[in-house]
Amino acid sequence: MSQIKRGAFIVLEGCDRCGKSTQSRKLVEYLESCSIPVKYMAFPERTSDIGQVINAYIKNKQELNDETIHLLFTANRWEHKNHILNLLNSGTTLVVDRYAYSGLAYSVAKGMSKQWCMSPESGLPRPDVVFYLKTNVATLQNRGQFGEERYETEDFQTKVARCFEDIYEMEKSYWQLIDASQSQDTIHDSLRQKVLEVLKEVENTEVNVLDW
Ligand code: T5A
Ligand code: NA
Repeated sequence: MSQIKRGAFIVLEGCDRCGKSTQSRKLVEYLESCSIPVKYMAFPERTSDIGQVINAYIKNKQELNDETIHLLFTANRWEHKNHILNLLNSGTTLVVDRYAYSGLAYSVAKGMSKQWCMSPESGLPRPDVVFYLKTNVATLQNRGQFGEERYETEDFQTKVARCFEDIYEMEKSYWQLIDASQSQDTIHDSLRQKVLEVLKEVENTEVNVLDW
């Protein structure tokens, strides 16, 4: 009996404006051009009921306390858990723009307890690889539209960057560091290569679980 090879669960992470969306789009186009089944997803997923509340909060149109918005971001991932697993197990590779790591980094950057923030993320599907697009905050500030959304200030992004460093140390085994100050094409070339390796590696494995 022939078995469907599962897709890879690929996540891009980093501070605001580090180039996640640009690189996700390029990666999806590339995989499509190789006839590899692939789907782009982004968190927050802003179309669900929960996603719409998150969107209003990010755009400074709604106030919520820190615990509430943290749990809504997490719930937004949980409400897509089965969809993610079904796609992966039916052979579709997912390129996902932010995930639980953003949930942790942005909340801890506000001064919340790391342990408290990690707990509700535990049990979600764990990515096969996280590409951490890292560069200094000054570089990010000079990119388009920086400063329009809630978290886009130099001071806050500096704290977020520190949290991502901490998460990188913790999750190193499946994180790959990418210098996000390079040109878009250079970053894309390096992601392409790494993704083809990951696709091969995960073929006959089960999807991992985030064990926070
Ligand atoms: N959040 C998110 C939480 O607090 N908790 C959570 O659990 C989650 C999931 C919205 C906010 O929500 C927070 C984090 C965020 O503050 P979002 O929807 O991902 O998250 O945010 P967006 O505003 O859509 O995206 P970003 O601001 O993060 O931007 P990207 O996707 O990283 O960057 P991108 O690709 O749009 O590029 C930005 C600009 O830079 C240029 C691009 O052309 C563009 O103008 N650029 C480059 N310039 C030079 N060199 C390069 N290599 C470049 N790459 C891109
Ligand atoms: Na984005």
